[in-house]
Amino acid sequence: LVWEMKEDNNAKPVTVTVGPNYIDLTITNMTISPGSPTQGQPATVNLTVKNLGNTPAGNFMVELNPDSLFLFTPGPQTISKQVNGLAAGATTTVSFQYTYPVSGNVRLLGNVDAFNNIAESNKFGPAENNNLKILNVTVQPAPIDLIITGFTINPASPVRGVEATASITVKNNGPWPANDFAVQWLLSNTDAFGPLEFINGLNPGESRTVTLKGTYYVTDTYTSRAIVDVFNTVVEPGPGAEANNTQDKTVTVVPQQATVTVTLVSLKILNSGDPPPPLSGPEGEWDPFIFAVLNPTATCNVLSQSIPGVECKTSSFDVEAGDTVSLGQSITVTLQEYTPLVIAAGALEQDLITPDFMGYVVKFAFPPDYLSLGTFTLNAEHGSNCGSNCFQATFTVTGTANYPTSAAMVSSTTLPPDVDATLSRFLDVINPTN
Ligand SMILES: [Ca+2]
Ligand SMILES: [Ca+2]
Ligand SMILES: [Ca+2]
Ligand SMILES: [Ca+2]
Repeated sequence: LVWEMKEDNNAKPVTVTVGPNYIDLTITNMTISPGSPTQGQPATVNLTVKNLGNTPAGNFMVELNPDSLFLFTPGPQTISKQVNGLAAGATTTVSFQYTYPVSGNVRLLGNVDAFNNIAESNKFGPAENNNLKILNVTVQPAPIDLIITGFTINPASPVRGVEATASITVKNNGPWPANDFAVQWLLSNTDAFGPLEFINGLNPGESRTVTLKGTYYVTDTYTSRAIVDVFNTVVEPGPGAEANNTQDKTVTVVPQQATVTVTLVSLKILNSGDPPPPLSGPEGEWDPFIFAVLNPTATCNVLSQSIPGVECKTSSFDVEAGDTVSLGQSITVTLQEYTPLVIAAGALEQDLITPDFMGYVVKFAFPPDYLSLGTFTLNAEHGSNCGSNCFQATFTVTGTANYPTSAAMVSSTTLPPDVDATLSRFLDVINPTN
């Protein structure tokens, strides 16, 4: 085309050559801010759009696909904005806000005139193939931080052989949901394994408490450990966030033990110890009557002797055959582990010259059987004159243990040597005819 301009007072013609009208839209630049965005935090994508043509463009659409490789399933929606015209040679910036839901490498794809509202060309022909722009970006994982906010063990001092419970409270201290992870309790921090439980994800700020059961089998002091995300299935990118996933606690495991009270309720006198009539003097004088329970932490001082490992009580009274003597004496002992309960009692009857030994009773029982002895009567034996016809003693045993009966260790039915020796010593001391 030749367009002629004429002016009346200028005779010289001016000739201007004008090319064809064309529009060519393109994306000259695409950036994302921050350059490596963080999962869960909004990022801004700026597309610089230019009209390379010589003619203004009408309205057209600019489109952004935040994940053109379809890393995410389901993929995010493509987002678009309208540009209300663009002059020849002009540029404009189109901004999109986008928040990536997961981390990883993504490819952004920008597209100008996405709906092809504009027929584009340049002096060489059609210009529809310069409308795309690619930007490869790495999305950083969200700063999830799983932490342990509570770690308690119940009982605080577990009993050997008895199941204990650990309560571990964990929290997602980050701004983005965490996927599945496991919480573990190591009874000792030297253990390779421990009871654990999986948590099916945790929302930002959310806490969850797991209750785990475990049994210590050896009395000792342990460093016990709670661990969150033990298999590291959750990426915790913040500074120190992977290093704050354990919490330790000192645990002292105590032995099984029972507190047992033995009450000597009464005696039934079968033989007073006096010589038979007519030589009989006044009624029998039982002095002392000795009631004992073996107790590793006590010492019995009786008959000018000191007997370690025995707790004892003495009494004295005058009796006739057939009497019932109410005593109501109690001894409470604490017995650990296999230590048996051993009860013994014996009497001396004071004559003018040498005392008569009125025999003794002995009863022993092992844990946990001694907790269910209840009330029972024993017949004294080995009296120096009355044999097994001296007296009967009635006892009641009550007790409580720090372990359930089912957790008690089964032990032998014979006394351990040290206990047997202590009992023998006691019986020797109270029997002067030995
Ligand atoms: Ca174009
Ligand atoms: Ca077009
Ligand atoms: Ca952490
Ligand atoms: Ca982790």
